[in-house]
Amino acid sequence: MRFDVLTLFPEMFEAVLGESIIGRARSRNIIELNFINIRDFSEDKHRRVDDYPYGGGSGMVMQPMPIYNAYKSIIKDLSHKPKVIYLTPQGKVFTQSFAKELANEKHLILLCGHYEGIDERIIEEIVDIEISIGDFVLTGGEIPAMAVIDAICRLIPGVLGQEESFRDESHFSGLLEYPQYTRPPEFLGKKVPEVLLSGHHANIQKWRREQSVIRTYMKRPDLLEKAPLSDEDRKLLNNIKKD
Ligand code: 4FL
Repeated sequence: MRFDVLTLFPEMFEAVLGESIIGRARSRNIIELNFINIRDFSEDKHRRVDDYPYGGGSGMVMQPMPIYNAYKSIIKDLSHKPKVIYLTPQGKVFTQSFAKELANEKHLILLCGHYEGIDERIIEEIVDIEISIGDFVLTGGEIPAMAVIDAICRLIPGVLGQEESFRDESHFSGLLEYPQYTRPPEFLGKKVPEVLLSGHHANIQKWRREQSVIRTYMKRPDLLEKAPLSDEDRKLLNNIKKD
């Protein structure tokens, strides 16, 4: 899968997505990431990419032409038309199921805004999908773009190792993670739950499932509505609600 990112800060991306699991997937050619500096496509002798807003007001607005030129340079020799995503608080909120949908694409272009925003005409002309990573405002779309790329890439076959990808599968879908422990068996007087030391695989599975269900109920009850629950899970929840 290929991603092209249009940004005024390409160095931010290499620092984050050149490392660790995503860095390894890139060097193994499972994913291709390109970071394109919008400033390189300015037609101004001072390389300007922003200007004052028509109608007045504070802040600056990113001009449409440098973004359009950068976009054209990506698609000029392509036979397909990659979807263009604009990261904005006005977009559809990003979720795991949204990530799964986008993981089916072969090529995405991500556009990161700065200043007070970008000229509306570029959104009308080239943007297919507007995505928000949550109801808060950042200084730019770079961190949201990295979050979206990371969430999509870990779903692509071969990016995670056998173990990591297996752990994530179906069994606990839509629920929060169960608690994890490692050595030592006692830390600051707190013991690891007995069942995890028992070696009894079926009991461990049952305990973990219960912990996931209980945690989701306590911390994120909104997620329970969509999570696939068994009769056993529902019984457990009814017992909790009683006391
Ligand atoms: C984008 C915030 C996506 C949340 C400022 C510029 C943003 C954002 N999700 N804040 N873009």
